[in-house]
Parts: sequence; C-alpha cells; structure tokens
Amino acid sequence: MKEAIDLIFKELADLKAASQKEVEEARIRFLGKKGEVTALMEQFRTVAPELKREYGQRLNELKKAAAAKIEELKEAAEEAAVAAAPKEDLSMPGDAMPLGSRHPVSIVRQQIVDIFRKFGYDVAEGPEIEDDYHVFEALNFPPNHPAREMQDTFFVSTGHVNPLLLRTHTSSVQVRTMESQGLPIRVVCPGRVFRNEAISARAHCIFHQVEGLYIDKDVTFADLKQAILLFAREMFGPDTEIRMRPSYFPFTEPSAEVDVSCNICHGKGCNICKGTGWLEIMGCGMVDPNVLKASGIDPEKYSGFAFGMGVERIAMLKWQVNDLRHYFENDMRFLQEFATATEV
Ligand code: 2NL
Repeated sequence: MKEAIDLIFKELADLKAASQKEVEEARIRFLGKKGEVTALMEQFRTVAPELKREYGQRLNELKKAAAAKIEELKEAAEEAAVAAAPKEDLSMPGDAMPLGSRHPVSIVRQQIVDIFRKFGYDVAEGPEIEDDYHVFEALNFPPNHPAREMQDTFFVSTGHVNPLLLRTHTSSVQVRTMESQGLPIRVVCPGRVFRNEAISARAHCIFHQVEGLYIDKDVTFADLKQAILLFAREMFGPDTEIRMRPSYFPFTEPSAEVDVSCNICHGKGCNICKGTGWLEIMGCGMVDPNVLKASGIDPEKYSGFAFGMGVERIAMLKWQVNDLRHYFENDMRFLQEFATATEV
C-alpha cells in the first residue's frame, strides 16, 4: 500500500492538463467513484491495525494533495479558456444613445413665455406650496368661496387663519410681485398648479398655467384686448382673430373669456371647434380694485389687466391632442411625436 500511495503522489506531481475537459478526466481518474485514490481508501479497511495510524495519515494527505492539484489545474484551465476567447473589439462604434426631446407641455410653456418676453414682460416664479392669503384672500375670494373647500383644493395644513395649500393658480406669484416689486409691473408667471379634481380626458389634478399681469397708470381694457390679440397671432398664426365673451372671476372686473378663430377649419366648422369656428384659450380681465388695494397699490392712481391660460389646453389645440391624460403618462410613442417639434 505504501508503494501505491507513493506512486500516486508521483503521478500527481507529474500531472498536466491543458483543457477544462482534461482536468475533469483527471478528477475522475483520481477522485471519482472508481478513481485511484478512492480505491486506496477502500483498501485501507483491510490494513493491519498496527499500520492503520501511519497509512491513514498518509492517505489523508494524498486525498488533500489530489484535490488541491485538481483545483489548481482547473483554475489554470479556466484562465487559459478566457485568454483564448475572442477579444472584444474596442474600435467598434458604441451603441447609439437615443436623444431625448422636450415634453410638449414644456415646448408650449416656453413659447408662451417667449412671446410675452418679446413684448417686454418679465418672468417670475414662486412656491407651489402657498398660504391661503396669497392664493385666495389677496385675490378677493369671499370667505365661503367653493375653491376654499377641501373638495376643490389640496390642503397641506388646516385649522389656522392662514392654512398652507397647493396653489390652485399662479396668481399667487403675481400677488408676491405686487407686494415686493415697484410699479409699473409687466410679468408672466408660468408654473404647476393643483386642483382636487377627478382625472378625465379634460381635467387633471396637476396642470400648468401661464398667468400675466400688467399694471401701470391709465391701463385700459383696450390695452388688454390688443395684448391678447398680438399674443394669439404670434401663437396661432397671423390670420388669427379673437373674440371676448363676458365672464366672471373674483379677481377681475370686468372679466372675459377669450376665443381664437379655429386654425383647423377657419370658421367652416370642424370637430375640434365643435362646429363653432372658435376655440377657448384663456380667461382675462381688469384687475379688481380690491386686489390692487390688498397689495398696497392705489386703484385711484393705477389700473391693470391680467390673464391666465392652461398650457395643456393650448398644446391640445396646437397639436389636436384629444385627451389630456396623454401629457402625464410618459408613453414614449406619444412623446416621440414631438421629437421633431422645432419650436423649442
Ligand atoms: C383662466 C383664467 C385668469 C387672472 C387669471 C389674475 C391675477 C392677479 C390679479 C387678477 Cl394677481 N387676475 N389672474 C385673471 C383673469 C383670468 O385666469 O381661465 N385661467 C386658466
């Protein structure tokens, strides 16, 4: 037995295996069920008791040595296999990264703002979490106006005189402008607004607005009408006509709703304008004297106009999108349709 053990030690020392297949064959040859080392372990049972200690030790060493040698060969074979595999071609061109594009709401918001900047307006932004004073009180909302109820407005904190809430319009930014900036004021305020509404094709609880405010001496409704007409022609084309219908807002008096002539059918009647030839684009009016007073402006000396429009609505009219929800779903098939919209 001693000779047999020594012989296998020698065989192990001389053992060479290049491929992973050869290593596996060597493992079976020595350590497999019918392998040489395994056979010696079987034979060990018949060894005379006085030799058991010596041979047992030697056999264990052999078994360990065999396992170590096989492991060593296995690692070498794996490394060789990796080295032999075809190398990556580092000169290959990289994967093309698809270029993103502006969101349609962002494109139209920027267009609206750019038109008014051209007219000399400043741009102002303000907090989305506001207080009751800047969203309602300073804008002449009566104490029990429905917009002040939980059903219509998202409240952040309640139970105080001046609770915190998510702004329902960006007029709050204009109020802050009136409080902090000297006169005259020419400003547009783009931003996100929040209303507690059930989501549908025509309504969403989050949407985007651009509001505008113009305050100076001797500002009249004629100035308002001209500003809106120039804006509409920049936005919808030079042939665009506008009409104004009387309306009501707590913060303007008189107030009006503005329609533009339908740029799809040019008055002939189509399903976008529902056969009327007109599309509603915004609300506007002369700033209510109470609103000027609340922000410390003397309505005897100054007057002004204001307007507000929904960006999603303008974008829907521009691109004939029939469901507001498309703007919020981030479906690539929808968004990619605007990848080539050049008006960025
Ligand atoms: C609409 C109507 C409007 C205003 C917004 C305003 C702001 C101040 C004072 C007076 Cl600080 N008015 N904003 C005025 C009229 C209409 O928005 O339909 N928006 C989507």
